[in-house]
Amino acid sequence: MPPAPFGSVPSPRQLAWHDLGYYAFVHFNMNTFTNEEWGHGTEKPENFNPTQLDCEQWVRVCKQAGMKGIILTVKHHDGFCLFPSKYTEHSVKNSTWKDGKGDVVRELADACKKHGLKMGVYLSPWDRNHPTYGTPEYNEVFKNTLKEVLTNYGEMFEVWFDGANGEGPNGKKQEYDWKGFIEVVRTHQPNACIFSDGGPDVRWVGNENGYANPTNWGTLNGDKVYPGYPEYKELTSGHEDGTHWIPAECDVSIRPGWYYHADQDGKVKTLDQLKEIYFNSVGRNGNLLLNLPVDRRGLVHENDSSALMNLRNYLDDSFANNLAKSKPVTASAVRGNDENFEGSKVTDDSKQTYWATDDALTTGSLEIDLQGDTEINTVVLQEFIALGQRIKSFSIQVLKNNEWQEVAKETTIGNKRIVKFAAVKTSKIKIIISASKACPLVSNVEVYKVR
Ligand code: FUL
Repeated sequence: MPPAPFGSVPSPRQLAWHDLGYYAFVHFNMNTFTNEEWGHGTEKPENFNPTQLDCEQWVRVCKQAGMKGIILTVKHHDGFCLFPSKYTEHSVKNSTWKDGKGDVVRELADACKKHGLKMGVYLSPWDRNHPTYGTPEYNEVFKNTLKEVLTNYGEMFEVWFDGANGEGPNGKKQEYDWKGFIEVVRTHQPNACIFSDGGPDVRWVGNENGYANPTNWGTLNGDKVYPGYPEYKELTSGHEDGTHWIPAECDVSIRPGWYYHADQDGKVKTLDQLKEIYFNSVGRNGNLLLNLPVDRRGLVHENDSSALMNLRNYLDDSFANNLAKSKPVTASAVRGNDENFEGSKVTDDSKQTYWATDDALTTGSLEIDLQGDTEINTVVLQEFIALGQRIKSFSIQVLKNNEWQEVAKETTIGNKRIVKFAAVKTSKIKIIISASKACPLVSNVEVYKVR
C-alpha cells in the first residue's frame, strides 16, 4: 500500500513550479532610463527609449544559461507599463520607442514561445503614478490591468506581487484587494503560481541575497503571513508544521541593483558568489530567481551573460557524472517488503519512484555501494514531496578503513537538498534519516565530485 499524504502537500501547479528550479528575473522599465531603483511616477513616458531592444537575445542567453523561464517587471512602483494598457497613460504607448506602437510584453512572449521558455510577470500593486491610487477605484484599475496582462500574452507560469507598499501621488496609501487580485489570476491563468511574501503558492524567502536557511520547510502558516509581514525573517525557514504548502523562492540580482546602472558594469557577481547562491537556494529546497538588469540598449549586458555562462559551465561539469546512478542500495527497512518501495528506487534515475518504510517507522538508512573506491564531496537528496515534506534530520556517513565516518549532519531535505563536504575517497556511503514527521519517502540520491 502506498503511503498516505502527510500534512500540507503541493498542488499540481506547485509541483510543476518545483521542477523549474532556476529561472530569470528581468528588471527593465522606466528606471533603466532614469538611473533609479524606485521611480517616482513623475517621469516622462518619452524617457523610455531602448535603442536595440531584442527580447530574443534575453531568451537565448537565459536558455543557454540553463534557466527555465523569465519573469519581467511589466509594471514597477512608478506605474509605467511595458505594454499599451488601456487603464493608464503612463506606458509605452506614450513613449518615443517605436512611435508609441511598441509592446515589450508581446515581444518577450513571442520570443519565449519561439524558444520554449516559460514566462512570468511581475506587477507592483504600489503605483506612484496612477491618479486613483489610494482610493477603492484603484483596486479595479489594478485588476483590469492584471487581466490585460493575463489574457493577451499566452500562458504565464508565475505572477509576482511585490509586497512594497508606499504612498501614491496624492500622499495616500492603498488598502489592497488581495482576494480580488488572486481571483483574477485564478480565473485567467489557473496554472500560474502566485508569489508574494506569503504566497498563496510561492513565498518570498525573506531576504534579497538569494539564500534559504539550511532548515527550510515548504510549508507555512499561510493565514498568518501577508504582504509586508513584519516577521519576514521566518520566511527563510518556513514553518515546520505550516498549514499550507508555500515553498520559498530566492530572489537576488546578479548586480548590486535590480535595475541597470552603467557604474555597476564592473560589479557583476563572480563565479564563486553565484556558486554559493546556487547551493544556498536550489541546494536548500528553494527555487532560484536570478535577476538580470537589462541595459538601456534593451539587451542583457555582456558582463552579465558571461557570468551566467561561467555558472552554467561549472554546473554542467560538476553534475555531469552521478557516481551513484544505478548502484545497488541496501535499505534498513522496506515498506511492506514491497519491491516498489525498495532502496534502489533512489538510484534508478526516476523521481516518480521512491524508497519508503512502513508507517510505524520514522527513522532508517540507505547504504549505497559505489562499487570501488571513489572520490566524492557532494550528495544531492530529494524527498517525494507530492506526499508532503517529512524529514527533520539526517546525516551522511562514508566507509573509511572499514569504519563508518560521519561527513555531514543536516536537517531538512524537501524537494532538493545539496550537501557539500570535504572530498573523501570511499566505496560505500550511508544516508541516515534520524528523525522524520512520518515515514520517510526518498525519491532520489545522487553522489558527485564537484569542482
Ligand atoms: C522589491 C522592490 O521594491 C525592488 O525594487 C525589486 O523589484 C525587488 C525584487 O522587490 O520589493
